[in-house]
Amino acid sequence: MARNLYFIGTAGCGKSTMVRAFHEWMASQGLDTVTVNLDPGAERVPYDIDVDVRDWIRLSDVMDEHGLGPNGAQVLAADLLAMNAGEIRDVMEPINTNYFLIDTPGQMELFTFRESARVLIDAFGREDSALAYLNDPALVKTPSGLISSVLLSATAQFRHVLPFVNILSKSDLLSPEELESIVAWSLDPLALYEALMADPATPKTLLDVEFMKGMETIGVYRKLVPVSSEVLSGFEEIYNQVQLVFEGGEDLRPD
Ligand SMILES: Nc1nc2c(ncn2[C@@H]2O[C@H](COP(=O)(O)OP(=O)(O)OP(=O)(O)O)[C@@H](O)[C@H]2O)c(=O)[nH]1
Ligand SMILES: [Mg+2]
Repeated sequence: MARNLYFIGTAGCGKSTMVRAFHEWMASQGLDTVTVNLDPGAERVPYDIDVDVRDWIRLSDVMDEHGLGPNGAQVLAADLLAMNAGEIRDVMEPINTNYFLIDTPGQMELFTFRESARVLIDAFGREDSALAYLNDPALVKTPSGLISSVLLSATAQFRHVLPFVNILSKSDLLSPEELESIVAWSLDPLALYEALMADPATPKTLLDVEFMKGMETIGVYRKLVPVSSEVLSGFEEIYNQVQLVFEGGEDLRPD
């Protein structure tokens, strides 16, 4: 049974590049994956697309036919895609693979707030789905930025109610010290709180210990797993976490 792994995160956080890199890494381990592009507006995609929603809906056509700008057209295109969900599923269903690596549209709010995303997830099989949430290193390298990123990922979790792997994207762009701090903050809310208080740029009135405790209690506060699609690092741990979500940790690799 193929599993669906949705790559989500803010614009430019590295989703498409990670689909390519994870596909390559899985292949190097003897595991087959199938790439799916869900972005009707994608112009250049850095991997060979196996299933492409642009075969059904193209953003440029929607803009022309309905006289819309790019954002209005994305919203309409998402709804049109939902109407084609069954047909797309019929293309995916017979494919025999370990994971579908599903690349979502650049603008995270399209896939987080529109009902159409729920329709697609249901059509492709909700019980076999998980989210790979990519945190942008430019955002999470400050304590307040990391909190914002946790809140964004919490929104995605609440909307989709799916298991979740928390990824620190483009980790090669961070210094070893930055990387160490960020991972430490993601493991220990108290360490994050202390860093937040020590940061002169943080407005201290808005956030307090209770707020951070709340994030921990509701289960949205997770360890960040650093990954670099550039130097292909971190994929072993991502694979282990994904397998934990899907099969309780079973290794699919051939001996
Ligand atoms: N250094 C470095 N750059 C990366 C990495 N992953 C992605 N990038 C770069 O980040 C930029 C955005 O990457 P994409 O994969 O297009 O990001 P995306 O989230 O798919 O972007 P949209 O779909 O447009 O929102 C590109 O210039 C990539 O080359 C990485 O691991 N390391
Ligand atoms: Mg992309």
